[in-house]
Amino acid sequence: MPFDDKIELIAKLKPENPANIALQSFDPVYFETLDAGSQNRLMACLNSGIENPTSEMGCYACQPSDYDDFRPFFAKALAAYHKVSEDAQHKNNWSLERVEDLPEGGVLDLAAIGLPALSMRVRVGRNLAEFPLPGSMTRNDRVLLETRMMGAFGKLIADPDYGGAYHSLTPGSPNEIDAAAYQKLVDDHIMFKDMSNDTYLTAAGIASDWPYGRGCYVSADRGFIIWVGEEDHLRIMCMERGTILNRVFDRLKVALDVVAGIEGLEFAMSGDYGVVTSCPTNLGTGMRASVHIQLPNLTSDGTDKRAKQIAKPLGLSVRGAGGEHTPIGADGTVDISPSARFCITEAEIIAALYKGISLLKKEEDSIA
Ligand code: ADP
Ligand code: DAR
Repeated sequence: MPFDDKIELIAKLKPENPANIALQSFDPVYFETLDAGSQNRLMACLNSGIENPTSEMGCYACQPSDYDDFRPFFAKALAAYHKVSEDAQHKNNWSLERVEDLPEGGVLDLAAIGLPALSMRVRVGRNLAEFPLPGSMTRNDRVLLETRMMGAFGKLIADPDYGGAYHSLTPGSPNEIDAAAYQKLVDDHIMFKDMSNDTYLTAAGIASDWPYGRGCYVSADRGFIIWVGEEDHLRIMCMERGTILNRVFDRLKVALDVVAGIEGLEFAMSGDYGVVTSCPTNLGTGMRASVHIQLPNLTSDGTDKRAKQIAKPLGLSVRGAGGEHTPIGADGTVDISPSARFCITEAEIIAALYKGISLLKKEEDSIA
């Protein structure tokens, strides 16, 4: 569709979809100032939100420099989603030292707020600076990236703290796993779901060439995982059942430094926006810190509606037991995580999870 038609379509969709931040942030006057190549790039970023008008964010970056190259658009979209100023600058910091109102010694122990051992997980998105972002990769790019990472995993396999194996979905890969093994990893919350079923990622080009270039590295203790080729080039995460949130947070930081130190791997970064991610909702830290917790009272109607109403003002997002766009667990299990990712430090995110869970538990108990 030539851009005049797209601009017209955006103008039509904009008043009908006030919650679609990309549509609301698009300025045709700014768009007209761009040369043809740049117009092509920016329109590619909006395609998901045009094809899915009920999107909330409605756009994904397709090149590592998009946020900086199309600042007039992204500054508006970021300000609207993250509730920050248009000239906001992100700072990364994993140290809990300067975070206020923490428990003694900065130990974020769920048991101290009356909770049992829960499944805890912290993940960060990272993209290699030398490749296009997933929305603009060719199949060859995707397989090349996976091959690069399979070489890098050799260093992790040799490390007793992270040793494990890489499982590939790429047909013909020496590490290829079959459908049953893949589904078992998904059911165990280790591997990501089939991206070709995600309408947003499909329209963004991020799910293209599925399943080529996709897979996951899993440590022997299944507590350290790296996804390859999902919404970002890499999703690096630590996960374990327990009560001390610091354990997964600290282990992830050490693991991330090991991966970042692997020869030839350079992560895409922006001077103003921190870690570059496909989705603007993840920009800055790329971090989502979550626990799976049973909320039988807040989910007594079998849905996450009430839980979302209570969690939102606490700065918390509610997802289903299977992650984004999935239903709650039969036992009322939901996935709780701080909504903020940008203009907040990594340390503040894990602290926000601890404080948010404490407040959410009080609400759950008050209904009982
Ligand atoms: P992401 O967190 O990477 O944005 P999703 O929300 O889709 O992606 O979650 C991906 C997978 O991770 C899903 O299987 C989800 O159930 C699992 N998951 C997320 N948080 C936890 C957790 N705290 N404990 C166990 N599994 C989790
Ligand atoms: N449905 C898309 C998703 C945005 C946030 N989730 C991500 N990035 N997985 C939207 O624009 O609403």
